[in-house]
Amino acid sequence: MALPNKPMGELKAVRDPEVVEKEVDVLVVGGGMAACGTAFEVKKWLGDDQTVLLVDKAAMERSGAVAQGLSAINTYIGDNSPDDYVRMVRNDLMGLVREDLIFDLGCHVDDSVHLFEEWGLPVWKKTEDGKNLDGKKGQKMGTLKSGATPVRTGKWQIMINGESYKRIVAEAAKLALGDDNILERVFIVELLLDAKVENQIAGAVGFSVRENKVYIIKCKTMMVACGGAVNIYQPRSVGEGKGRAWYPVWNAGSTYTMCMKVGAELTMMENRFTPARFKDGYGPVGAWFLLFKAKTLNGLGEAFAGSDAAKAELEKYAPYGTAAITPTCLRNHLMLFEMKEGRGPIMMDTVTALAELGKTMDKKELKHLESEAWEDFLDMTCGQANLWCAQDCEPEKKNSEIMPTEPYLLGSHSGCCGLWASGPDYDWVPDAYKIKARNGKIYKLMTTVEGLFTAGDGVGGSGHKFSSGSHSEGRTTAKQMVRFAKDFADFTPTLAQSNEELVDLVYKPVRTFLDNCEYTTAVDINPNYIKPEGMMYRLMKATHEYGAGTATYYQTSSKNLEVVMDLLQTMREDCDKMAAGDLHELMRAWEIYHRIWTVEAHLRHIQYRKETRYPGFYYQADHPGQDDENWFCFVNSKYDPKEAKWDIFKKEYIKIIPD
Ligand code: SFD
Ligand code: AMP
Repeated sequence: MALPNKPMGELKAVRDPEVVEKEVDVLVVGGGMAACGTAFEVKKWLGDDQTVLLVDKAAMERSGAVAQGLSAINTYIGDNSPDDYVRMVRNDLMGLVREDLIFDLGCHVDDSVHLFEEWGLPVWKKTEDGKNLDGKKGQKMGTLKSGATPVRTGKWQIMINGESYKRIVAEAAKLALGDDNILERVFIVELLLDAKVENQIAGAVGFSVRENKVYIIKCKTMMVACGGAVNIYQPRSVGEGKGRAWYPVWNAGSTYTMCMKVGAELTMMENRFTPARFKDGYGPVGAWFLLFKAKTLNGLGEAFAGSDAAKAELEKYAPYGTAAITPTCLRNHLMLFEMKEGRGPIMMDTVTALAELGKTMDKKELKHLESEAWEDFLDMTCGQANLWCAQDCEPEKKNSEIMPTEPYLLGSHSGCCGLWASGPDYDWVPDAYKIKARNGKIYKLMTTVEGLFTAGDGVGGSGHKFSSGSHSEGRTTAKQMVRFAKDFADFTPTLAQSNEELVDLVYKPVRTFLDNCEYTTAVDINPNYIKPEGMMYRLMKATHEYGAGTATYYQTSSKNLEVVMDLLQTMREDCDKMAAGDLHELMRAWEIYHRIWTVEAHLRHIQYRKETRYPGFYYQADHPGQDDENWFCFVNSKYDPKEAKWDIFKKEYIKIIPD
């Protein structure tokens, strides 16, 4: 159940919180698109004697990446084939992806989209004479499931009126799961391994951000889907605007950190997503490129993407660069190329695009087109619409600047970092892609820790799932977790730590604060502690300058990586001295802790891969260009929780779908 909003300011943290213990068969950590998929599905498979609990740090109606809504569903297979879907993802991610997971997702994802529509999400439809019908009008054409034609922006994307997308999906999830099986406003801090069975997940510990309570939850199996990592790099926005980022600010790398800390293998953490966005408001570009057919211009007014120089640049990255659709990182690379040559800024030519489309429209249709341009932002990035208002920008009269943002880590959008997860148990799936549990069985989407599953942004090597694919993966894990819990019905989770030890861990920043806060008059400045805000600035400065942030046009080098690793190591040690005076600050403390671990994994992978696989996302100056001979493979890493040591290694890439 969601607790009401705070009546007056933040709740002060106390030294000794109440302890709430729970034990369930299936635990779902996160309440975003993937977790909503799990919540919707899980009870259908759960036995009468089995139990489930979902824990979200926020309120499911508006938590995670879809909080503000979306204006498109970017993965809908429709008349396309899952094979082609694999080819598209593979090309966009420069060749190295888990084709088994992507193909499998391609076979299931549409069912989630059909459900969204059934639950009330308005999907745009095409009329027989090729016109677009949005909102309620679209419903006249019937549903997608009954064969109606969606309005495709690109080959894979369909348009929706999606301001309330998350509310719709969460409502169905909550209804299916039942309020009693949901804990909102509870931040999970760490996962817990079983004390008796080696490498088996046994529970999680977290705290309420609304009450002084620590939750200790035991389980047989668990899914962690806490999204990607945002605010690990200095954002371009400053001052008040700093709270604004492209991906959801609340996703702090909890998925990667919590899972890696219990020894789950990570894959492709060197990959990042640096989206090109409307400058300062982070407005999306997909609808402008694909639906409105807009072009980008350099500072000289040239459509640089089609120039000979651009073609020559793309040829260096063949076959990806020369494919019909230029990969996302290379589209950035071309923009950066222009900017570095002094031909910035890069402008989205909204004026010409709308004028061209308007040629075949009457006045009313033209007005509607203009309102669609606004709605694209209002549906998912309303801050961009505000910015247009503030800047007196009418897109039909004035072009807008676009710019690559700060880097984000995620596995469901146009990036592919995450956890190494088991492929499905089909004969065409290579053994190397299957993870066997101790009973010899394969559980799709299980990580290398037994009973620990992930989905959405958590699954590595399989980007371009987006909102629909994340939901679909969540549904898959629901079935697999129930199967796991049934197969291991006689397993009883046992925790190695006492309740007291767990409370000491979670509330350490509170106690550090209470022990020392009276030493100084300014509560944020103290020789005995650092506040999470200060730690955030330290982290952002370090990654920004040395870790291929925007400060250096996304470039780093071996020496810079050494420096940043050293800084991160000190930060990790200093986290011991973090202090939190209220529950919100306690959450901030744990978020920054999760961010530091996640970004360290990211930079360790970049350090290990001696090539630049994703130009436009990052550049390793000592190893420019791609080196297929040595690096056409995954990079995986594993943190050993017992030894407190990292291992990083190559993992074979296996091509399944021919070109
Ligand atoms: O325009 C803890 N996405 C788009 N997908 C589309 O299909 N179409 C689009 O139009 C998309 N675009 C887009 C998208 C995202 C954003 C932010 C923008 C624009 C501005 C991508 C999808 O949204 C994304 O793929 C999915 O949402 C990923 O799902 P999932 O479940 O992996 O992550 P989540 O939804 O963010 O949920 C995370 C949940 O975890 C909770 N959480 N709970 C407990 N303890 C902790 N420690 C926790 N840490 C986090 C969160 O509260 C949340 O519930 S466009 O760019 O292309
Ligand atoms: P974005 O708004 O950038 O998140 O993109 C939304 C969708 O459109 C994603 O599926 C992108 O891969 C795709 N997309 C965005 N820009 C382009 C482009 N210039 N060419 C092809 N696909 C694009």
